[in-house]
Amino acid sequence: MKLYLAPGACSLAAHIALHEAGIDFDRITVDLRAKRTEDGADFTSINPKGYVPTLVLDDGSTLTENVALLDWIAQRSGKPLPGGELGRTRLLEMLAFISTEVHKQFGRLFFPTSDAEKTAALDKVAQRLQYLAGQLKGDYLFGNEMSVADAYLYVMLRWADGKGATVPAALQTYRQRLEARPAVQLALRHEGLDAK
Ligand SMILES: N[C@@H](CCC(=O)N[C@@H](CS)C(=O)NCC(=O)O)C(=O)O
Repeated sequence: MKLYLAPGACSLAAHIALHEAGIDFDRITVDLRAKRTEDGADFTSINPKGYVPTLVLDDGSTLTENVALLDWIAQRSGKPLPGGELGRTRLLEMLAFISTEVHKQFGRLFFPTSDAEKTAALDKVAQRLQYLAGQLKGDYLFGNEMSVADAYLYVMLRWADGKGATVPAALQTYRQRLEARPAVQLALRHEGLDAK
């Protein structure tokens, strides 16, 4: 299987989650501006949406969208989901929140059209992170076992820090806890990134 990624982009979540799950995969770096893969292929011929993460399975199926990839990795990991009967639904609820309510705000921070918009987005990110800090059920979002949602939130925390959003103290400690994990360190090393 192949994971198409860009260093430090949201594809870092699937990258971490695959390592955490112990799934073998090849990494292919994409130049998102040029829409070219590191081996010179036209990325839009692999994912017409033109964005990462993209996961191409061994049978040739192509998976896109963070929520779908992370849910697929969670199912393939063989680890039971926390939360009993509602476990998968709760995981999807969390992934959807991170995707649509946190991740999407960063578009306004990476490409702001005005200072007012940037301030509004920073406020919104801070609000959402405050909510998420209150959702920690132990060391991680769903208890003392890390889940794919934590991998996604980890990327949001890196971005929040880079853009100067207020990150609650509980999530700063949580980030350090994640950065102590070998799978996170491996993914960071592969992408040429530093922990805090
Ligand atoms: N809806 C997509 C959005 C993914 C996304 O925003 N990817 C960014 C990197 S974090 C990207 O590849 N942007 C390049 C582009 O849109 O041209 C998902 O959740 O997977």
